[in-house]
Amino acid sequence: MTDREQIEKQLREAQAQAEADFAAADSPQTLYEAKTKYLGKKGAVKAILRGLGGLSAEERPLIGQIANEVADALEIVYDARLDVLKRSESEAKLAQDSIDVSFPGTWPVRGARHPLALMLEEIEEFFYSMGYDIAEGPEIEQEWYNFDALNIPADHPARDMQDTFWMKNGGVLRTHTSPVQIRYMQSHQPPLRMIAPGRVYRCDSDVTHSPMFTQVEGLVVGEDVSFRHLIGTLEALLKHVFEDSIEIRLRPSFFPFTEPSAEVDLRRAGGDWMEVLGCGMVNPAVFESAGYDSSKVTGFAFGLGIERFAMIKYGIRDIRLFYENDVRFLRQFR
Ligand code: 2U9
Repeated sequence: MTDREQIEKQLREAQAQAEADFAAADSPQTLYEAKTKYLGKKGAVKAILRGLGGLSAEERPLIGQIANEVADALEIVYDARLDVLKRSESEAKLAQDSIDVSFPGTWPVRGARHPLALMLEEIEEFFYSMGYDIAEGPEIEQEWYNFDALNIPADHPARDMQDTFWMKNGGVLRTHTSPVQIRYMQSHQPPLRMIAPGRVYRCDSDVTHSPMFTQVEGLVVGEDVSFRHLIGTLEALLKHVFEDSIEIRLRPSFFPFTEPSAEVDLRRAGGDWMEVLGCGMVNPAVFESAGYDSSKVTGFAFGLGIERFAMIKYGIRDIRLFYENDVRFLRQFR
């Protein structure tokens, strides 16, 4: 055997051995180690080529070409094997991390809107869509805004300690949102239409009364605002919040801030009459305290408690349920 045949035989044997090692590698890491063993700088192929010294100038390029063929062929086998190992590696990982899609899931806990928030939103949406402004004001008020400006006389029982929470400094927790309308008139000129939603406070507590509750009051002022406008507005409101099929009736009443005044009842088919709100034409004395000329404008006003509305709409018998945050109660308003 010539030297050339000898070297060629060594190269082919190294190739066969390398291919066997690549096939035996069981991870990309061991495969790479096998590749270095044959094709690296200190690898078997390089070692064989170093033994080229005894060859002639014609034979050397021939051996070089064979060595390159061997290296190229091994490169291809290496790539193919690496592909297989990587795929089985990721398949093994998937098999280990896989989720069981038939396993029952856990539902996220879904919250519910508070019934008072739902009712307030419904009422605000009605008036906002009719072009009313929505105004707010302080819950701690001055006696003048809560009583005097509203034509409530100094000796009126509503001012009593029994009915009103008085502050040591002479302030009051507002007993209605009417002071918001007084402030609104001081900063706006007629014509106007607005509602004042918010918390109010009265010394009163039983199944239908709470020391804190939520009112929506409305005020419309213009040059010829009439009692018929008031009735039409309230009828539309009540049909929007309750059912279209309800009947309503008005009973004469009395409030210091409205004249004439009325209370409004509603009845469902086959049901009883239930009082739902109070209303009237704004007393000229109230316009004068707010700085309006009572000979030039008329207006209507109304007041309602959203707890009362929600109790009637949802059939709730005890007002305290609104404030206890018992989830068994709240969950029903989803
Ligand atoms: C101004 C002028 C007049 C607001 C009105 C009522 C009638 C009324 C009660 C309903 C149930 C209070 O929540 S409740 O207890 N309200 O009956 N409120 S007229 O009249 C006003 C308000 C402001 C400047």
